[in-house]
Amino acid sequence: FSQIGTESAWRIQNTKSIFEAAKDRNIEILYDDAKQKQSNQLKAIRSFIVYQVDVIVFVPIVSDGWDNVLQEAKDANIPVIVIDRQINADPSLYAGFLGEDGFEQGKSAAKFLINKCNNSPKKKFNILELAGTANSSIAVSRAEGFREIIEKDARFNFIHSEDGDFLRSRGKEIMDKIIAKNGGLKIENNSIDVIFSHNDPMTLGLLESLDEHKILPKNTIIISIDAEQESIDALKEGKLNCVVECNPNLGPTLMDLVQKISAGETIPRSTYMQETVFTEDD
Ligand code: GYE
Repeated sequence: FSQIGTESAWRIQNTKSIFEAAKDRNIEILYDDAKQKQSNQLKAIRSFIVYQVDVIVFVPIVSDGWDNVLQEAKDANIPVIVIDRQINADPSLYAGFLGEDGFEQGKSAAKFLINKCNNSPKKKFNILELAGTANSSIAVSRAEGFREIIEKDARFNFIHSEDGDFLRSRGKEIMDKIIAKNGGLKIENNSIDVIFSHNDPMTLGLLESLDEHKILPKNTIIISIDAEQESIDALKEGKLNCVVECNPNLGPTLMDLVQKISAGETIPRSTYMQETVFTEDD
């Protein structure tokens, strides 16, 4: 199992869920933490091939650049399951995908926003977007799902979008910079009416920055994705308006797939997790 790192509570729970499910079924895991580097993942997967493991599972940090190593696994007759994030590669090179639907998550965020704005006297809304890791399928699909709905509505305008790499430190840094440059929660005299953040750590970093600058974002709608505890607590305290759930508990379903593959069965091309949306109205 090649994991990308420990960048979020989501990621830590994801790893935990996989280890617990494996233990329940007496499945042994050879583990590598890639510390946010694709090159480390490639090395780890190659070492799993040398060890002749039964199944390789990995979370692709970015979408591209996997063809060669997947071909090597295929040549060694080791099936590969891609989890959490998707890849751009010939589907015959891996057995299947298990994860979450980022496109739906982006759409859910946008639907909440439209509903909320329908009850507002305001006619124009400027959006700040904190985006996840560039070239990761999950950041791309969340951005696309959100835009699919928002771009049909002339009330909305993106005033700034920045790559925060899914990190809390980056969320804080981006907000600190905006405040320093523009003297508040605005961009060149345009109010920031909506913040759409691709994950909770970036959102929490941003809230930390606002807090330090004693800015109360009362008139800004803030939407996040993941639903880690700290962010649900912030939602309860009225600091956020909506948190779209992203389910990290892939372990049990993953082990079902691993056991099927080991028994020589084929698995579905894609398996998606069940997810919900938590809002200020709940
Ligand atoms: O939203 C974020 C994490 O790929 C779904 O990566 C995952 C994302 C998750 O670090 O918090």
